[in-house]
Amino acid sequence: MAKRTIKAVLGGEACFPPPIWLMRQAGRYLPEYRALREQAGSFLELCYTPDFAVEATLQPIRRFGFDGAILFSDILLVPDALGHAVRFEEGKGPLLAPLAPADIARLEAGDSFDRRLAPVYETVARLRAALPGSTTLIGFCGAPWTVATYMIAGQGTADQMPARLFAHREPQALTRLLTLLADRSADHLCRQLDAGADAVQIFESWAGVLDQADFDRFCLDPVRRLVARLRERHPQALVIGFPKGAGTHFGRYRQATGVNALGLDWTVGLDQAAELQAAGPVQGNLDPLRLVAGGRALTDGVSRLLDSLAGGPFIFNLGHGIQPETPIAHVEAMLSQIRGAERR
Ligand code: 1CP
Repeated sequence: MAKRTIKAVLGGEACFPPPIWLMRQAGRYLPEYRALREQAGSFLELCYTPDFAVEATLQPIRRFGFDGAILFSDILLVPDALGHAVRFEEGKGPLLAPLAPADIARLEAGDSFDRRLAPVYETVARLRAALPGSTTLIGFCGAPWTVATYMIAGQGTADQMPARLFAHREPQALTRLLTLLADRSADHLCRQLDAGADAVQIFESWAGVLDQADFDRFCLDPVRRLVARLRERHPQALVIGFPKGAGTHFGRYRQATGVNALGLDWTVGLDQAAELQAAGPVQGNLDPLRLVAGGRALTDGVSRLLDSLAGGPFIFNLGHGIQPETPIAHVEAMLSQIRGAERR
């Protein structure tokens, strides 16, 4: 059996017990993160200051020994660096100026992108030097559509209505914006790989709000463009696509975009997950609320996932980010169950 690394699984190998990391594993459920956040003053300061971002990335690795370390950053650094400023207010999430079609030309003409993001690449390089070789360093970006939803609404929303309306009313402006985001996001991922990231994940948190025609046009096409541009410079790049809520489109998503592995949200059934795994690695997909609840809810969910998927190329993860109210003892219990699992 191969050594239990995420990199090996992304290359198509099966590892048992499966390697594990958690989306949002650095964050508010950790007291040491809350203390660091207070010290930094603002969330963006955390992201743009390598000393802080390195520390936030390493905190969950020190505590739990996860097999993957995800760069501490945010998907909204891309619009921020493009010149569409982002603020994070305590308890409110991200705030941006709602984007109008006329703003796009200014963003295309901006030249601050590389300079603004330079500290992120320094963080990646320092992390690669600090981490053991067996810990996979995961870089990331938001998928163009998901990033655009926040730029258009100017904030997080329950169903991305402003962006969906924009898609119907201004499809050409949206396509132009998505093209810009695809190209700059590919550059951003290339620079993370140059700096030492072992793999990258594309977060498409809002894949589930579009009809099929718009899913193809506004999710699939820009991600295909992004991955193609990334592979021009990094042909062997290991890429995880996480199109949350893509339902019956997951298989097509992998084929159309060329990502190596699929991140599955918790609504994907285990039969469908096993079918998807027959075509390549999968990652996921424990309901994050099972980890909040603990007890039987947690142990049953973990057992079912191991029984269904751990015989093939599988990375254990949640089906979305860890909730801030998650008890640390539940994370520890989950890790013991996975690491102590016997092959069936
Ligand atoms: O301290 C705080 O209060 C800030 C909370 C926080 C954190 C810890 C935000 C604000 N972002 C992050 C870090 C983050 N975000 C990471 C770091 C690495 C890790 O996983 O440990 C990553 C990968 C992200 C990705 C991200 N940011 C996504 C995609 C994944 C997802 O959760 O769907 C999205 C949509 C964002 C935007 C964002 N940033 C922060 C918030 C609260 C949000 C969501 C806003 C909303 O939809 O309401």
